[in-house]
Amino acid sequence: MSKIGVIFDLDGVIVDTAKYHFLAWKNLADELGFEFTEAHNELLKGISRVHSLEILLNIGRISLSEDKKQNYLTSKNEDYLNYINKMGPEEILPGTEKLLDTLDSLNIKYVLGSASKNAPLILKQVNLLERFTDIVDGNSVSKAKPDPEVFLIGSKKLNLLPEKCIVFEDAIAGVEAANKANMISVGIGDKNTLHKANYNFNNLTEIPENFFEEFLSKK
Ligand code: B16
Ligand code: MG
Repeated sequence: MSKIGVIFDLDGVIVDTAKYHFLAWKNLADELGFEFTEAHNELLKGISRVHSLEILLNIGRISLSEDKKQNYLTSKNEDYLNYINKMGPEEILPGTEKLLDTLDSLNIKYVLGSASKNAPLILKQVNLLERFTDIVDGNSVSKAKPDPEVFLIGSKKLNLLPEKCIVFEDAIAGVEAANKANMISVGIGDKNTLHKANYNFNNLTEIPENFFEEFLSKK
């Protein structure tokens, strides 16, 4: 077995579901009567669904009963799923499949480490579900990113120590979670935003072929 393993975030690394989250949150904000912009949506990247609603309600300066919050969480997700159910493999972000092929050829195992409770469905929609050794998602954790729980469970699924795991993440909260877990963090996206990551690339097409060699050769 390989000495290292990889944990992939989903939204923003493998697929861009942020655009669908945006449409669904915006519909909710419209219903509640305030403006929700793409800049606001940036604040929700990598953040759990429940916490996202809290941030959204803060933006609108709205306070709701717990019952109402639960109803809105359900209706937002139903709305979001209408978009997800139309997704197909053409929505896989560039470089993903080539990177997975490289990992397969090096015998490096990989799991998913996502905040999304819809992660298995999204992977199924884009025909990637079978490729992952395991899925750790929003249903498996009690603490959301930036807590390291999701990635620490991922390392257990890989049967590896945290320091032997490489995490690909597009969100600040996710990079923080990987760093707290004592893993190797790779920021995918804006280098300035993700400056706490150990390595930075704009997207997965930029990962060099020999990127993993350095880690495989370490004792
Ligand atoms: P759901 P990731 C995250 O996915 C998204 O970035 C974030 O915007 C979303 O609120 C969260 O999943 C929960 O998603 O409503 O589907 O459970 O980046 O951790 O893969
Ligand atoms: Mg993400």
